[in-house]
Amino acid sequence: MIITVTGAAGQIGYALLFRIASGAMFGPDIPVSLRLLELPQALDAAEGVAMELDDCAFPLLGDIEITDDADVAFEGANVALLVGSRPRTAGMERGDLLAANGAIFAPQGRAINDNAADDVRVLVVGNPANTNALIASANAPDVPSARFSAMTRLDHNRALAQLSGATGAPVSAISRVTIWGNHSATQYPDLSNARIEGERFEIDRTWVEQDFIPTVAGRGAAIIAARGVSSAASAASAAVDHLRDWVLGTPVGDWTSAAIVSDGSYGVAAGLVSSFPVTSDGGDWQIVEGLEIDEFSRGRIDASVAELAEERAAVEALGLL
Ligand code: NAX
Repeated sequence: MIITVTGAAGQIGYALLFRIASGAMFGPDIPVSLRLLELPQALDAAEGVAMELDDCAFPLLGDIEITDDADVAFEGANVALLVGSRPRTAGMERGDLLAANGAIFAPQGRAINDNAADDVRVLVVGNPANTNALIASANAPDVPSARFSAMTRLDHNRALAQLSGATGAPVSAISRVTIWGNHSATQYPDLSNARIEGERFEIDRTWVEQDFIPTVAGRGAAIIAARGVSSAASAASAAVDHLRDWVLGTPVGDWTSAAIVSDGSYGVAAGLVSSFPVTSDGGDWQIVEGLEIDEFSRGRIDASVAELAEERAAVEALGLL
């Protein structure tokens, strides 16, 4: 399996690469070769990470290639984790942020289109993740759009952890939690269908609305406030979970959350990369259909999807789609 990681010398890269190389992503029987894409000024740092990967003597790890050339990095890739992006800096308007990331994700989409393996699966982690995935997919016309996804698994895992903390149920007993919409403060972490030990349970709506939702949606900012830097190990762990479930399949009776290209389900405009409840049987992600959406959920989903539509309009105006 050839796995390309962009932003490999960054903090998520540092937490992610060792998990991949140890077999945590695809299990103990699948050897992995790594392709690390970095900016020219970070190639030395990426080289240092590769030296440490060598020093782990992971039995599954094949060759490691380090490059600043996207065509080289995506050559033959079966899995591409697009982590490197342009973060928002002080005074940056959203339009500037989207333009700066368009300059990264449009060429990377083209490089995936031209070089990746036929079965490539792409996970965009770098923010704004949903719209970056939209840009990459739009620039890869020969790759089915179902192969592009953006990460809301960290939000999903945060929701599991918060519900576990509030109820005392272990995370392993919790199922059917959903993140809808954008990986941003507007996301909607939804417990309407959640189960504990397979059973519906009484849920305090005031806690959901005033505590659970703001805690999950604001967790990234809380981590920055506490650590001084953004979530890294938990983001890497979520990326491992996302790819493992996509390639090996989700557990029977449960689903996970991933941002994928909408087919119009649940009133989410077709073509937007929005988070949904999804399952996989090892092929493409499938949206879980037929869930009842109450008025509160409808409003929250619509608000986050409206933000995605605004982002799409902005990148369309920039000629990035
Ligand atoms: P870092 O700044 O530590 O690392 C980013 C790395 O990407 C740097 O080494 C940089 O040289 C590299 N890079 C930048 N542009 C590149 C390009 N065009 N090609 C290749 N490499 C490039 O950031 P880190 O903490 O690792 O976070 C990476 C991204 O993940 C950020 O956009 C961050 O906002 C996003 N996150 C997304 C999350 C999610 O749930 N979807 C959660 C965690 C994180 O906030």
